[in-house]
Amino acid sequence: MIDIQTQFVKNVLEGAGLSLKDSGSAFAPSNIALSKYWGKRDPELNLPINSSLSISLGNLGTKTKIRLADADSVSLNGTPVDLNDGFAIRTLEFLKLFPMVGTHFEVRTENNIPTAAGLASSASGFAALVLALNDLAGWELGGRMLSMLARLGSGSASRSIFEGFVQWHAGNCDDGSDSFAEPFSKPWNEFRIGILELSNARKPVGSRDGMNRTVQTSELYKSWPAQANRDIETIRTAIHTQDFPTLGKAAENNALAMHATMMSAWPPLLYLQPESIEMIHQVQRVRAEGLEVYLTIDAGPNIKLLFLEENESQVAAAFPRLQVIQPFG
Ligand code: 2P0
Repeated sequence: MIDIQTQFVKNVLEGAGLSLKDSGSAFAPSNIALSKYWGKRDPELNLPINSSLSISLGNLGTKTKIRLADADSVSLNGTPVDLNDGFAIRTLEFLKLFPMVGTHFEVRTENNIPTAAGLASSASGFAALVLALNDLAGWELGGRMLSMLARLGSGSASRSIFEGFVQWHAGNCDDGSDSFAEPFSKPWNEFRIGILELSNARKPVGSRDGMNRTVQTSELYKSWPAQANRDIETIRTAIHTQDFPTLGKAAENNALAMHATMMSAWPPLLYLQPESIEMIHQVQRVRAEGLEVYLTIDAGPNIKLLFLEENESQVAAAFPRLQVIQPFG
Protein backbone atom coordinates (compact mmCIF):
# COMPACT_ATOMS: atom_id res chain seq x y z
CA MET A 1 0.00 0.00 0.00
CA ILE A 2 2.65 2.46 1.09
CA ASP A 3 4.91 1.80 -1.92
CA ILE A 4 2.59 3.00 -4.64
CA GLN A 5 1.79 6.09 -2.56
CA THR A 6 5.48 6.76 -1.86
CA GLN A 7 6.22 6.56 -5.58
CA PHE A 8 3.36 8.94 -6.31
CA VAL A 9 4.69 11.46 -3.77
CA LYS A 10 8.16 11.18 -5.32
CA ASN A 11 6.74 11.92 -8.76
CA VAL A 12 4.82 14.96 -7.50
CA LEU A 13 7.87 16.33 -5.67
CA GLU A 14 10.27 15.77 -8.57
CA GLY A 15 12.13 19.00 -9.17
CA ALA A 16 10.91 20.63 -5.95
CA GLY A 17 13.74 21.88 -3.74
CA LEU A 18 13.87 21.32 0.01
CA SER A 19 14.43 24.43 2.08
CA LEU A 20 13.33 23.62 5.64
CA LYS A 21 11.98 26.28 7.96
CA ASP A 22 11.46 26.05 11.76
CA SER A 23 7.74 25.59 11.28
CA GLY A 24 5.08 25.74 8.60
CA SER A 25 1.52 26.96 8.93
CA ALA A 26 -1.51 27.35 6.71
CA PHE A 27 -5.29 27.69 6.55
CA ALA A 28 -7.57 25.75 4.20
CA PRO A 29 -11.32 26.22 3.81
CA SER A 30 -13.88 23.49 4.13
CA ASN A 31 -15.91 22.85 0.97
CA ILE A 32 -19.34 21.63 -0.02
CA ALA A 33 -19.78 19.70 -3.24
CA LEU A 34 -22.53 20.89 -5.58
CA SER A 35 -21.88 17.77 -7.69
CA LYS A 36 -20.65 15.00 -5.41
CA TYR A 37 -17.65 12.67 -5.29
CA TRP A 38 -19.00 9.20 -4.54
CA GLY A 39 -16.95 6.12 -5.45
CA LYS A 40 -13.28 5.25 -5.97
CA ARG A 41 -11.62 3.58 -8.93
CA ASP A 42 -8.34 3.18 -6.99
CA PRO A 43 -8.31 3.17 -3.16
CA GLU A 44 -4.51 3.37 -2.82
CA LEU A 45 -4.03 6.50 -4.92
CA ASN A 46 -7.50 7.68 -3.91
CA LEU A 47 -8.69 8.11 -7.48
CA PRO A 48 -12.41 8.81 -7.94
CA ILE A 49 -14.79 7.21 -10.40
CA ASN A 50 -16.36 10.60 -11.18
CA SER A 51 -15.30 14.23 -11.22
CA SER A 52 -16.86 16.57 -8.65
CA LEU A 53 -17.47 20.29 -8.26
CA SER A 54 -17.53 22.27 -5.01
CA ILE A 55 -17.67 25.65 -3.39
CA SER A 56 -15.19 26.50 -0.64
CA LEU A 57 -16.50 27.98 2.60
CA GLY A 58 -14.45 31.18 2.94
CA ASN A 59 -13.04 31.48 6.46
CA LEU A 60 -14.63 28.27 7.78
CA GLY A 61 -12.02 25.54 7.83
CA THR A 62 -8.78 24.36 9.40
CA LYS A 63 -5.61 26.12 10.51
CA THR A 64 -2.58 23.86 10.93
CA LYS A 65 0.90 24.48 12.29
CA ILE A 66 3.58 21.84 11.90
CA ARG A 67 7.21 21.50 13.04
CA LEU A 68 9.81 18.74 13.26
CA ALA A 69 10.10 17.17 16.73
CA ASP A 70 11.82 14.34 18.62
CA ALA A 71 8.51 12.55 19.07
CA ASP A 72 5.12 12.71 17.33
CA SER A 73 2.35 14.81 18.87
CA VAL A 74 -1.03 15.98 17.58
CA SER A 75 -3.40 18.52 19.08
CA LEU A 76 -6.91 19.54 18.04
CA ASN A 77 -8.30 22.90 19.11
CA GLY A 78 -5.66 23.22 21.83
CA THR A 79 -6.18 19.74 23.34
CA PRO A 80 -3.60 16.95 22.91
CA VAL A 81 -4.99 14.00 20.93
CA ASP A 82 -4.22 10.41 22.00
CA LEU A 83 -1.91 8.91 19.37
CA ASN A 84 -4.21 5.85 19.19
CA ASP A 85 -7.14 8.06 18.20
CA GLY A 86 -8.25 7.73 14.57
CA PHE A 87 -7.59 11.40 13.85
CA ALA A 88 -3.97 11.19 15.07
CA ILE A 89 -3.40 7.87 13.30
CA ARG A 90 -4.59 9.23 9.93
CA THR A 91 -2.56 12.43 10.34
CA LEU A 92 0.69 10.65 11.27
CA GLU A 93 0.24 7.89 8.67
CA PHE A 94 -0.06 10.60 6.04
CA LEU A 95 3.10 12.34 7.25
CA LYS A 96 5.01 9.03 6.89
CA LEU A 97 4.72 9.59 3.15
CA PHE A 98 7.18 12.48 3.56
CA PRO A 99 10.38 11.02 5.10
CA MET A 100 12.42 13.57 3.12
CA VAL A 101 10.98 16.27 5.41
CA GLY A 102 11.35 14.45 8.73
CA THR A 103 10.55 11.42 10.86
CA HIS A 104 8.59 12.94 13.75
CA PHE A 105 6.26 15.92 13.74
CA GLU A 106 4.36 18.18 16.10
CA VAL A 107 1.02 18.97 14.47
CA ARG A 108 -1.34 21.61 15.88
CA THR A 109 -4.76 21.75 14.28
CA GLU A 110 -7.51 24.30 14.87
CA ASN A 111 -10.93 23.59 13.34
CA ASN A 112 -13.70 26.17 13.33
CA ILE A 113 -16.20 23.66 11.92
CA PRO A 114 -17.71 20.71 13.82
CA THR A 115 -15.51 17.62 13.33
CA ALA A 116 -17.30 14.76 11.51
CA ALA A 117 -20.69 16.48 11.40
CA GLY A 118 -20.90 15.98 7.67
CA LEU A 119 -19.18 19.31 7.10
CA ALA A 120 -16.09 17.64 5.65
CA SER A 121 -13.44 18.51 8.24
CA SER A 122 -11.15 15.89 6.68
CA ALA A 123 -11.24 18.00 3.51
CA SER A 124 -9.94 21.20 5.10
CA GLY A 125 -7.79 19.13 7.52
CA PHE A 126 -5.68 17.36 4.90
CA ALA A 127 -5.58 20.44 2.66
CA ALA A 128 -4.24 22.57 5.53
CA LEU A 129 -1.75 19.83 6.45
CA VAL A 130 -0.37 19.71 2.89
CA LEU A 131 -0.20 23.52 2.66
CA ALA A 132 1.60 23.65 6.04
CA LEU A 133 4.05 20.94 4.88
CA ASN A 134 4.70 22.91 1.69
CA ASP A 135 5.47 25.94 3.88
CA LEU A 136 7.71 23.92 6.27
CA ALA A 137 9.64 22.21 3.46
CA GLY A 138 9.86 25.22 1.17
CA TRP A 139 8.76 23.17 -1.86
CA GLU A 140 6.84 26.08 -3.41
CA LEU A 141 4.50 23.66 -5.21
CA GLY A 142 1.67 24.96 -7.38
CA GLY A 143 -2.00 24.36 -6.58
CA ARG A 144 -2.38 21.40 -8.93
CA MET A 145 0.45 19.47 -7.26
CA LEU A 146 -0.77 20.42 -3.78
CA SER A 147 -4.25 19.19 -4.64
CA MET A 148 -2.83 15.80 -5.71
CA LEU A 149 -0.95 15.42 -2.41
CA ALA A 150 -4.06 16.44 -0.42
CA ARG A 151 -6.08 13.88 -2.42
CA LEU A 152 -3.94 11.07 -0.95
CA GLY A 153 -5.14 12.08 2.53
CA SER A 154 -8.80 12.49 1.58
CA GLY A 155 -10.42 12.86 -1.81
CA SER A 156 -12.44 15.95 -0.98
CA ALA A 157 -9.27 17.59 0.44
CA SER A 158 -8.02 18.04 -3.14
CA ARG A 159 -10.78 20.66 -3.60
CA SER A 160 -10.03 22.48 -0.32
CA ILE A 161 -6.66 23.69 -1.63
CA PHE A 162 -8.57 26.47 -3.44
CA GLU A 163 -11.11 29.21 -2.70
CA GLY A 164 -14.37 29.66 -4.58
CA PHE A 165 -15.73 27.23 -7.16
CA VAL A 166 -13.46 24.22 -7.70
CA GLN A 167 -13.57 21.17 -9.95
CA TRP A 168 -11.73 17.95 -9.08
CA HIS A 169 -11.05 16.16 -12.37
CA ALA A 170 -11.39 12.40 -11.98
CA GLY A 171 -8.71 11.80 -14.63
CA ASN A 172 -8.12 8.60 -16.61
CA CYS A 173 -4.50 7.61 -15.88
CA ASP A 174 -3.77 4.66 -13.61
CA ASP A 175 -0.85 6.53 -12.02
CA GLY A 176 -3.10 9.34 -10.75
CA SER A 177 -1.15 12.07 -12.52
CA ASP A 178 -4.26 13.63 -14.13
CA SER A 179 -6.55 13.55 -11.08
CA PHE A 180 -6.27 17.03 -9.58
CA ALA A 181 -8.43 19.96 -8.58
CA GLU A 182 -8.50 23.48 -10.05
CA PRO A 183 -10.50 26.62 -9.37
CA PHE A 184 -12.67 28.22 -12.01
CA SER A 185 -14.93 31.22 -12.51
CA LYS A 186 -15.03 34.57 -10.81
CA PRO A 187 -16.51 35.16 -7.34
CA TRP A 188 -20.32 35.12 -7.02
CA ASN A 189 -20.67 37.51 -4.10
CA GLU A 190 -24.42 37.04 -3.64
CA PHE A 191 -24.08 33.26 -3.20
CA ARG A 192 -25.12 32.01 0.26
CA ILE A 193 -24.99 28.62 1.96
CA GLY A 194 -27.12 27.86 5.00
CA ILE A 195 -26.15 25.04 7.33
CA LEU A 196 -28.93 23.26 9.21
CA GLU A 197 -27.00 21.27 11.76
CA LEU A 198 -29.48 18.61 12.82
CA SER A 199 -27.00 16.28 14.51
CA ASN A 200 -23.29 16.43 15.31
CA ALA A 201 -23.15 12.76 16.33
CA ARG A 202 -20.48 10.67 14.66
CA LYS A 203 -21.98 8.80 11.72
CA PRO A 204 -22.23 5.01 12.02
CA VAL A 205 -20.57 4.39 8.62
CA GLY A 206 -17.86 6.79 7.41
CA SER A 207 -17.80 8.14 3.85
CA ARG A 208 -14.92 5.91 2.83
CA ASP A 209 -16.64 2.65 3.79
CA GLY A 210 -19.99 4.00 2.62
CA MET A 211 -18.81 4.77 -0.90
CA ASN A 212 -17.01 1.44 -1.23
CA ARG A 213 -20.13 -0.42 -0.14
CA THR A 214 -22.24 1.57 -2.59
CA VAL A 215 -19.92 0.87 -5.54
CA GLN A 216 -19.84 -2.84 -4.70
CA THR A 217 -23.53 -3.49 -4.02
CA SER A 218 -25.83 -0.79 -5.37
CA GLU A 219 -27.61 -1.46 -8.65
CA LEU A 220 -28.51 2.24 -8.90
CA TYR A 221 -24.83 3.22 -8.72
CA LYS A 222 -24.50 2.11 -12.36
CA SER A 223 -26.24 5.29 -13.47
CA TRP A 224 -24.27 7.56 -11.11
CA PRO A 225 -21.09 8.39 -13.09
CA ALA A 226 -23.09 9.57 -16.12
CA GLN A 227 -25.38 11.68 -13.94
CA ALA A 228 -22.36 13.26 -12.20
CA ASN A 229 -20.83 14.20 -15.57
CA ARG A 230 -24.08 15.79 -16.75
CA ASP A 231 -24.59 17.67 -13.48
CA ILE A 232 -21.07 19.10 -13.52
CA GLU A 233 -21.56 20.50 -17.01
CA THR A 234 -24.96 21.97 -16.07
CA ILE A 235 -23.59 23.55 -12.88
CA ARG A 236 -20.43 24.92 -14.55
CA THR A 237 -22.52 26.64 -17.20
CA ALA A 238 -24.96 27.95 -14.57
CA ILE A 239 -22.07 29.41 -12.57
CA HIS A 240 -20.66 31.17 -15.64
CA THR A 241 -24.07 32.64 -16.54
CA GLN A 242 -25.07 33.15 -12.86
CA ASP A 243 -28.26 31.17 -13.49
CA PHE A 244 -29.09 30.32 -9.89
CA PRO A 245 -32.29 28.23 -10.38
CA THR A 246 -30.51 25.93 -12.86
CA LEU A 247 -27.57 25.53 -10.49
CA GLY A 248 -29.83 24.86 -7.50
CA LYS A 249 -31.96 22.30 -9.29
CA ALA A 250 -28.96 20.35 -10.58
CA ALA A 251 -27.19 20.43 -7.17
CA GLU A 252 -30.30 19.25 -5.28
CA ASN A 253 -31.00 16.51 -7.79
CA ASN A 254 -27.35 15.40 -7.66
CA ALA A 255 -27.36 15.10 -3.84
CA LEU A 256 -30.65 13.20 -3.70
CA ALA A 257 -29.51 10.86 -6.50
CA MET A 258 -26.35 10.14 -4.49
CA HIS A 259 -28.53 9.29 -1.47
CA ALA A 260 -30.61 6.99 -3.68
CA THR A 261 -27.44 5.04 -4.55
CA MET A 262 -26.61 4.84 -0.83
CA MET A 263 -30.06 3.58 0.14
CA SER A 264 -29.95 0.94 -2.58
CA ALA A 265 -26.65 -0.45 -1.25
CA TRP A 266 -26.63 -3.54 0.96
CA PRO A 267 -26.64 -3.33 3.90
CA PRO A 268 -28.51 -0.09 3.16
CA LEU A 269 -26.90 3.25 3.99
CA LEU A 270 -29.43 5.67 5.40
CA TYR A 271 -27.67 8.83 6.53
CA LEU A 272 -30.89 10.87 6.66
CA GLN A 273 -32.66 11.25 10.01
CA PRO A 274 -36.34 12.13 10.56
CA GLU A 275 -35.39 15.84 10.95
CA SER A 276 -33.54 15.70 7.61
CA ILE A 277 -36.68 14.42 5.86
CA GLU A 278 -38.74 17.13 7.59
CA MET A 279 -36.35 19.79 6.26
CA ILE A 280 -36.43 18.35 2.71
CA HIS A 281 -40.24 18.70 2.80
CA GLN A 282 -39.93 22.21 4.22
CA VAL A 283 -37.62 23.23 1.32
CA GLN A 284 -40.15 21.86 -1.16
CA ARG A 285 -42.99 23.73 0.59
CA VAL A 286 -41.31 27.14 0.63
CA ARG A 287 -40.08 26.69 -2.95
CA ALA A 288 -43.66 25.95 -4.06
CA GLU A 289 -44.57 29.28 -2.46
CA GLY A 290 -41.99 31.00 -4.67
CA LEU A 291 -38.85 31.17 -2.50
CA GLU A 292 -35.72 30.40 -4.54
CA VAL A 293 -33.96 27.94 -2.20
CA TYR A 294 -32.40 24.54 -2.89
CA LEU A 295 -30.64 21.95 -0.77
CA THR A 296 -27.68 19.65 -0.79
CA ILE A 297 -26.75 16.85 1.63
CA ASP A 298 -23.50 14.98 2.19
CA ALA A 299 -22.91 11.61 3.85
CA GLY A 300 -24.73 12.63 7.02
CA PRO A 301 -28.05 13.95 8.34
CA ASN A 302 -27.36 17.69 8.02
CA ILE A 303 -28.97 19.81 5.32
CA LYS A 304 -27.19 22.63 3.49
CA LEU A 305 -29.33 25.26 1.80
CA LEU A 306 -28.32 27.16 -1.32
CA PHE A 307 -29.79 30.61 -1.94
CA LEU A 308 -28.91 34.18 -2.93
CA GLU A 309 -28.38 37.24 -0.71
CA GLU A 310 -31.68 38.82 -1.86
CA ASN A 311 -33.61 35.94 -0.25
CA GLU A 312 -31.53 35.62 2.92
CA SER A 313 -34.04 37.13 5.37
CA GLN A 314 -36.93 35.05 4.00
CA VAL A 315 -34.86 31.84 4.11
CA ALA A 316 -33.71 32.60 7.67
CA ALA A 317 -37.36 33.16 8.67
CA ALA A 318 -38.42 29.81 7.18
CA PHE A 319 -35.48 27.91 8.77
CA PRO A 320 -34.89 29.38 12.24
CA ARG A 321 -31.73 27.44 13.19
CA LEU A 322 -29.87 28.40 10.03
CA GLN A 323 -26.14 29.24 10.12
CA VAL A 324 -25.48 31.42 7.06
CA ILE A 325 -22.11 31.29 5.29
CA GLN A 326 -20.85 33.82 2.74
CA PRO A 327 -18.41 31.75 0.68
CA PHE A 328 -16.99 34.85 -1.00
CA GLY A 329 -16.54 36.86 2.22
C1 2P0 B 1 -18.16 15.10 -1.54
N1 2P0 B 1 -18.23 13.31 0.18
O1 2P0 B 1 -18.05 15.26 -2.78
C2 2P0 B 1 -18.72 13.77 -1.07
C3 2P0 B 1 -20.20 13.80 -0.92
C4 2P0 B 1 -19.28 12.83 1.04
C5 2P0 B 1 -20.52 12.90 0.22
O2 2P0 B 1 -16.10 13.65 -0.34
O3 2P0 B 1 -12.25 8.30 1.32
O4 2P0 B 1 -13.86 12.07 3.19
O5 2P0 B 1 -11.18 10.35 2.31
O6 2P0 B 1 -11.52 10.15 -0.17
O7 2P0 B 1 -13.26 12.85 0.85
C6 2P0 B 1 -16.42 12.59 1.67
O8 2P0 B 1 -15.46 11.69 1.31
O9 2P0 B 1 -13.48 10.39 1.35
C7 2P0 B 1 -16.91 13.22 0.44
P1 2P0 B 1 -12.04 9.78 1.19
P2 2P0 B 1 -13.92 11.84 1.71
O10 2P0 B 1 -17.92 16.03 -0.75
